Amino acid sequence: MAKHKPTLALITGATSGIGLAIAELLASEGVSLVLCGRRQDRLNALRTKLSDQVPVHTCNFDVRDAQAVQAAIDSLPAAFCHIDVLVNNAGNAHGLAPVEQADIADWDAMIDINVKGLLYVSKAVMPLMLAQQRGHIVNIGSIAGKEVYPNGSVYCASKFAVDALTQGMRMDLFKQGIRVSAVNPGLVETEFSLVRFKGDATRAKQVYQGINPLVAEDIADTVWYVITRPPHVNIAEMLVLPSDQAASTLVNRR
Ligand code: NDP
Ligand code: 8X3
Repeated sequence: MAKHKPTLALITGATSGIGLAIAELLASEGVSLVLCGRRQDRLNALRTKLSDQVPVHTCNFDVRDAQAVQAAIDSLPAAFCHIDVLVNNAGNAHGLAPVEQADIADWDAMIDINVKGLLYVSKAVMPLMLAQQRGHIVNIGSIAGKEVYPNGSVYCASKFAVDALTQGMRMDLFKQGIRVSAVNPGLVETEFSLVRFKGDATRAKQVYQGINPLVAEDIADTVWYVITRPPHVNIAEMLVLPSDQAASTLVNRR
């Protein structure tokens, strides 16, 4: 069966972790890239590195800012408008605390970035896909969107929302040639825990202590599988865990 070969992908959260690994893998496979994030120095370095392999355009916006998102998509150079893959990856957990003690600013960040940000980017990119009656949206969800764990209620709620949005977007878009998929990772060692624990590297390291966690490249590999299926195949969702993890809170530490 002939594989599908994507030509141009837009990746949010490309400056770190899973998004960065997806960018590097897609560049190595010859897929042109629109790379998004807020850290301009990292975007610049990435463009310099990957431009040897494929055309790269970078966009600096906060996914919480709907106007900035729309302006960035509206000002894409013509050569970067035919987006056939959107990876909605930007997101993080902020804090890990019982609901009665958690910080409202952390709640706002998670809902605004993980849920509303994903919607804003999709809203701006969908017209480009609809115009060509072709496209693939891959939402990076989480095991946290499948199982709630203590102290993670709002992060889990944001990822449950991503799960619901993936299903709803698929229902609304499938007749128009747009596939919608979710890739739901378990524990992946990235900057994720450093962000969650507000720069506390010791606490972040403890999350992965004694286990062999996933690395960002494992998820990039999964996304590549999802977006290269033949046009009649849509992988609705994939849950990808480290072998040392059986459920959100069931981890085999040695
Ligand atoms: P990282 O912290 O390494 O990367 C997060 C990325 O998101 C960065 O590139 C960051 O870029 C971007 N980002 C964060 N906030 C914003 C914002 N407001 N506007 C624009 N971009 C933003 O974490 P991961 O790579 O691990 O996380 C990527 C995705 O994977 C997230 O959706 C996360 O929930 C999900 N995930 C992660 C798991 C893990 O264990 N690591 C497991 C399951 C899912 P910048 O700061 O430059 O804007
Ligand atoms: C990230 C995985 O278990 O830390 O979504 O929430 S977990």
